[in-house]
Amino acid sequence: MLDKQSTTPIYVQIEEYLKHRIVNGEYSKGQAIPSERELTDLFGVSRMTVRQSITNLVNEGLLYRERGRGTFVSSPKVEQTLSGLTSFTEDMIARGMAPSNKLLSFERQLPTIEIAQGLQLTEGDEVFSVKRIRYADDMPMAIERTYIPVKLVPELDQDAFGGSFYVFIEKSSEQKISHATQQMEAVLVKKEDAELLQMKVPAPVLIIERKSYLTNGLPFEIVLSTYRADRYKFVSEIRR
Ligand code: 16G
Repeated sequence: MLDKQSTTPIYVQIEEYLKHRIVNGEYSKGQAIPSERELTDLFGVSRMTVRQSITNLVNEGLLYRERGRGTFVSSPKVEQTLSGLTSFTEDMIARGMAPSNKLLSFERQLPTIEIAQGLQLTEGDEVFSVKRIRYADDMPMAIERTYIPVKLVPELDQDAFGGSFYVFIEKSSEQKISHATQQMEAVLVKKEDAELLQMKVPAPVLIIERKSYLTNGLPFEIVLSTYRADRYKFVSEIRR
């Protein structure tokens, strides 16, 4: 099964073997893969080599370990395209998953200078500050911290965040959502976020900052999202 003459290292060949079985569904989501000992016997290699292959697949997000139980196949990552301006609700429905939210806080407050400038506010203008966890099929995917100018939608209340905020804003502002700017960076998850996202630390997350505008040119939200890097994959089409 392994080609010991090959220039491809043995641990990489074992990774390919396991990956192939995950991709073709032989090892399905949530199922345990053979133990380290079984794989060691199967391939006639050292336990360290097998462990290296498994660790690489865990780091890639294809497998996860549970102490004392074994190693299991992860759910495939949710893919989000970076070409269209869509909402979390739309993204999940498009993937056949059920979106849901948990509202952690909803406050009216004076913004920081960065948020005030970003939302083109003048001194004394307040924002609604909203924190929620977003789920797909009851799995936590992201934490969102959203800032919205109070003067734009003074009637906004918590109920707007039970479902899709984008549906609410288009209805109540009588404007359409037009475009957004977005930046993304990878960081290690903070302890408090790890708890909310049910992640074990240390683990990577993707921080996305989005500023979105209505067709009248006014920014209506700044959103700082923390996505689980093991559940999310961003895909873009690029043209030359
Ligand atoms: C997405 C947006 C977020 C927006 C939310 C609205 C990213 C990085 N962020 O999560 O800016 O507020 O959708 O979703 O994609 P909703 O309409 O389902 O509430």
